[in-house]
Amino acid sequence: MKVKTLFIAVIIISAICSCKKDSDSLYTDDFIIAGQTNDNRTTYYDFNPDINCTLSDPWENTDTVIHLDLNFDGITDFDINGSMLHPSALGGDWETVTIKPLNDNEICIDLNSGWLDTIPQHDTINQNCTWSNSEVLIYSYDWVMGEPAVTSGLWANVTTENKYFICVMILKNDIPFYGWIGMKRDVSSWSFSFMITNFCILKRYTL
Ligand SMILES: [Ca+2]
Ligand SMILES: [Ca+2]
Repeated sequence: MKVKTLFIAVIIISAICSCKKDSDSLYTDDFIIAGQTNDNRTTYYDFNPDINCTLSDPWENTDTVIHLDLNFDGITDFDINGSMLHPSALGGDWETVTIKPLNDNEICIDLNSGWLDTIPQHDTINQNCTWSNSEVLIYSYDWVMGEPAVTSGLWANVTTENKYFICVMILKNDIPFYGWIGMKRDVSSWSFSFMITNFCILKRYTL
């Protein structure tokens, strides 16, 4: 009987300790690791099939927008916009892909270029990143006949999954939810093609 009582007491003390740890960690553990998929503080989602951010048939439609709701609250958090010159145009070509944070959400940018940054796997994503609320460039291609083509954007050479990530922050009720989005460039097709592969975001503040 004594042993049983002691056992119950140990369970209760353990429960109290774990509750205290959770409340303590509410603000001190305010980060996510780029590429992490299994953590009880986070929600991971793998798109299958991956989402193509660009145009499947530019002859029909030269603009596209992907709405991303990463915390499943019915409110779009980020828009990815793609547009290109109609393929029938002669003498030049342009294509562009951007990401736009909505509401008070933010994305991590490269300070030198102002473009969307490529955050390596295992980097820590927290308040110390370079955050921006502006629409920024993922990739662009410009070509005019007689001139060399010009490409811009840090994602042009990211062709492998789960090596680099888009870092995001969703602000809800003034509390930041840090997360990452996986993206890669599919170079198997004739055109540029950026694929959203998966994402992960903190869930402990979900209301
Ligand atoms: Ca949302
Ligand atoms: Ca996927």
